[in-house]
Amino acid sequence: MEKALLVTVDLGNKRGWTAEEMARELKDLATSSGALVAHETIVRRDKISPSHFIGTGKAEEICEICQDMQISLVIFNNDLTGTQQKNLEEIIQAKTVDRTQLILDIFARRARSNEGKIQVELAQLLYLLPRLAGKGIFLSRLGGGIGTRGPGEQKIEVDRRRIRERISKLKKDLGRISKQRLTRKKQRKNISILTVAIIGYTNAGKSTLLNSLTGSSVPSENRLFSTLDPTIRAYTLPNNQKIMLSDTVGFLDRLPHNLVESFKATLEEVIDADVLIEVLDASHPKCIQHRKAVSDTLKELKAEDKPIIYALNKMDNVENQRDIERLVNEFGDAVPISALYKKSLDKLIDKIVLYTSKLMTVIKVTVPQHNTKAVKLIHEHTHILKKEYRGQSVYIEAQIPFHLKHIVEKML
Ligand SMILES: Nc1nc2c(ncn2[C@@H]2O[C@H](COP(=O)(O)OP(=O)(O)OP(=O)(O)O)[C@@H](O)[C@H]2O)c(=O)[nH]1
Ligand SMILES: [Mg+2]
Repeated sequence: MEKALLVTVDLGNKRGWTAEEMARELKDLATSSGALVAHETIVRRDKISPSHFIGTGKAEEICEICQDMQISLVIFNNDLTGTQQKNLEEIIQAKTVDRTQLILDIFARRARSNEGKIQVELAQLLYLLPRLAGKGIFLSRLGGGIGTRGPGEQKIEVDRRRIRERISKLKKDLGRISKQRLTRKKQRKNISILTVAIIGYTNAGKSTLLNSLTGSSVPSENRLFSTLDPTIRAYTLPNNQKIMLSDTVGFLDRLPHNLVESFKATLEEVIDADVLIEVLDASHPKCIQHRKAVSDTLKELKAEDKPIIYALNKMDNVENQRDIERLVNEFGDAVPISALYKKSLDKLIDKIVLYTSKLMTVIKVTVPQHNTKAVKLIHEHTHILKKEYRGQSVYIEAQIPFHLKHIVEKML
């Protein structure tokens, strides 16, 4: 384990987070990346220094602590320019990593699927490219521990041209994967199942909820970014309507833009969903700020206008009932649940029924019985309200997703 010293620079613009709270999250991130947090410091400054980010005196202090405690890694809770990073390393005499690098590193560790690995590598290269100008960080450092890991642990000793080539290749690969996904989705859309995406801040309990609802066994752990690859499961609602439920990568405050950009393919599950369930950790002191971070990311994905059901999770962990009431009032249409202990999931399911029903319409059709294709489609993908045999035909009144209506009509 790499021993790390964490530095949070408090610039006063807190956006609802105190410096201590930001430092707390950095500690969770560092631990999630496998670091052993040996020391933490909060530096208060009015403005940043363009050359060193913090004052050189403070940097020398950090150097001393690192030497005393034999710490080889310093993680900043902010984004550093290539120059600042290099200058800091010169004074501190230890590897210096910024917040984006740390997050990229966690993603690199978690990437399992081919797609996930490509997306992480792309985000890493997009991060590196502008830093290679002039006195940027040294590429030869890649492949040596936190902040330097690539999904393939490859040593990248190449110049910017080669990196650009690699970036365009990765983008092409992602485009291909995206196309395959689109074809699969088209097949799914034809049989027209509404999709409901479980989204939310990292560690809120999204995977636990998917598991509790569908009996799946997506790994869930008390650490940040357990899930990277999306999981999609079929689920039948009590009104017989089939939906697809998806679980995907979690969001974070100040999630690096390159990462969101690179993960567009994975996040398509969110972008294309008909309804979102946003899981919030109601027992977390920063619950409201988490909502803000999720909403910012949804805006970035242009998915902010989708209907959202708020699931106030981990209510078993909330001691004061008043806190839950306060949150319910804050979010309006929110359901307090415990995904882990399967509490009040029926209420959440009722909400899903309500929201998905709004996306449905009623058709009244007379289908010749020999039109087996249409009969089958209606039986499998609609909620039948009335059915009467009339000679060689069958009269059906059924609830059907809006976008399936014209497909059925075409079949008749
Ligand atoms: N007490 C309590 N813990 C829960 C509940 N739901 C989930 N957890 C715990 O919260 C932690 C995170 O759960 P996950 O389901 O992995 O969370 P996630 O949102 O999928 O997280 P990422 O994939 O990392 O973004 C795990 O340790 C779960 O056991 C709950 O209702 N109550
Ligand atoms: Mg998860």
